Amino acid sequence: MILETIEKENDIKKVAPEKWNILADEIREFLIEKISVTGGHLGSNLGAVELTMALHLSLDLPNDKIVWDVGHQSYTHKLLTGRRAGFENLRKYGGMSGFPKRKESDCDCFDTGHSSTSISAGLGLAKARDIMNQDHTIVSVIGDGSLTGGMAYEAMNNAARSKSNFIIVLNDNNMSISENVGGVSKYLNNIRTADKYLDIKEGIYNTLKDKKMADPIVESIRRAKSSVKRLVIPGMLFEDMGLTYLGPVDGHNISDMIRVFKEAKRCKSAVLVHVMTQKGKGFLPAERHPARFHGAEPFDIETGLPSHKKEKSNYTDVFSTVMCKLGDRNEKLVAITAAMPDGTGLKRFRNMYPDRFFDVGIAEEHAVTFAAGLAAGGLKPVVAIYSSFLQRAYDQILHDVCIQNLPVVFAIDRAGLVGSDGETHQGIFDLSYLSSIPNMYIMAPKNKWELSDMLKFAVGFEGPIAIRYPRGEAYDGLKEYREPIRFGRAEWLYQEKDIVLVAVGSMVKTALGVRETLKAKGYNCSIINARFVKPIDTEILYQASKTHSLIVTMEENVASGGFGEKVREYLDQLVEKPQILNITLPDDYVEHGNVDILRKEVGIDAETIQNRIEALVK
Ligand SMILES: Cc1ncc(C[n+]2csc(CCOP(=O)(O)OP(=O)(O)O)c2C)c(N)n1
Repeated sequence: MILETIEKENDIKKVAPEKWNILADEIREFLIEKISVTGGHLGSNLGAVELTMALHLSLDLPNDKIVWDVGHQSYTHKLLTGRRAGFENLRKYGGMSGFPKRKESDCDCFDTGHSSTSISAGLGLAKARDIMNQDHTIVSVIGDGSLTGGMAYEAMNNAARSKSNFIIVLNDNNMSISENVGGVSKYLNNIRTADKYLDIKEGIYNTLKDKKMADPIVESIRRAKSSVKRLVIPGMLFEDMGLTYLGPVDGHNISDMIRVFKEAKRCKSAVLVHVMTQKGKGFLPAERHPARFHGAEPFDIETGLPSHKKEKSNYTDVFSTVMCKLGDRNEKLVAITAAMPDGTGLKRFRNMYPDRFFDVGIAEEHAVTFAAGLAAGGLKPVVAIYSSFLQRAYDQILHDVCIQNLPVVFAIDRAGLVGSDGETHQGIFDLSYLSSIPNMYIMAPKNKWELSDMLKFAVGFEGPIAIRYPRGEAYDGLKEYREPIRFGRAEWLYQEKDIVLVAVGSMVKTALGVRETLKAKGYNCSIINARFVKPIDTEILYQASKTHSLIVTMEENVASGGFGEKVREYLDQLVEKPQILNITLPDDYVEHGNVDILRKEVGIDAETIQNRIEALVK
């Protein structure tokens, strides 16, 4: 195995060029085998094997720097920088992260997880290098999907002014998680299929027969600032922006890429190298189903099928079904996703109502302001975005939706701990960032039926409103508790005395477990399902304060700005105050790992909660 001879960065340079393809095969085999067990981002990594090898062969790490956009495609980079053993525990608690982490290796120069940040970060690193009189190479690797995010253009706009070398590698596989969308994607696709420049170049060589004579002509066409150039040279969009464009180059041909990277390193400007790759390359199921193998669950290598049975229906499925039903009843209902038609469950809505569905690319800010426009125009938009990705659209929510009090529904999936994707993806801030915004209201369902009821309520609501629900299996207990949703009203699930648990969304199920243990130990214990995080139901809290000496709030969100803080603020005003305990996530980022382990680790599991309660009431 050649792969086993690679113990650290730059060891790849000892591999003879004729063995490069064998090494690429070994890397693919290794990734398929490991990810089939742990799960992970398979397709993007299989597509970037040769590209990563070519970069490592062209650069000197860790002196030179590679910034990986999103970072989900960095597995080969991890393999080539001494982290082979880490794949045993990839994305597990305490194990290796699925994304670049500076604390994991000095070959990871910048942490990522959310898309379209790499060019800005790379440009910053390049400027720092220049100011500190250093001379290493900085490369930002960005996918065509991530190039649909606005930040990438803000960065290129600034990179165009660069008078020193800065390399952007566009890893173009013609796919985001699903099909890529929009004008730039179409433009890239034209380059992919046209090969105009190469044809013309061939033509000039063939006509003049003499390469020495032909070269200056080809070069002057390249340099020409004329419309002729536009006709013959691909990548003019980038050249017109002020970047030097090189390519397109075959992203599975290592020697070709090394040649182009050498040329790119000579430029005294920002240069974009356009590399064409195939997502999932070398594993047929991933080539055929790139969306399914983008972020794969453990699977059977022979068949490509998931090795675990699908969980019972999850919240995304419920959202998906109810959206389709509501779409039928309400012709004004429109749905928006930012590059996640599968992940958010909106694919079915797209299939049923293609004219009322919008995939805007990885453009959360645009998605929200676009929804505000749709609402101002008289429609009823539902924007479905994961909790952590919606963080980027804070100003759009505030400035474009909430100041004008526009009726936009925010369906916030993956709220709470998400598990193996780690810090960048945990949805643990949405209650805080949303509840600080006037006119915004927030709900969280206790079970799958309540999600359905809340979505119907939200679609009928005359202002901005959000529903946040977690990843994974939808809770199907408490079916009998199905009082209609009333604005700002919570519900009693058990009404006793002494201790009351006031739980938000996913924490209701945990509260049932806590109550059961407390009851077995002889305590009285009530449960309130909060339903609304904003506004809080002060009436029910007042009532509870009269009959309970301890109020315990429970939420899967950080403390600051969360539900517990609001409840405490209210109770503090009362003359007769009960004791209050806020169960929240700590003021910290939560790493990757199995959600049950993480819950214990951060202290929101039933056992920890009940111990804390007992310590207070004893
Ligand atoms: C802000 C943000 N929104 C959504 C995502 C989810 N996401 C992860 S990768 C990806 C697609 C990236 O496509 P591309 O850049 O082309 O990389 P590929 O996987 O095709 O190599 C998306 C939408 C994200 N990471 N960040």
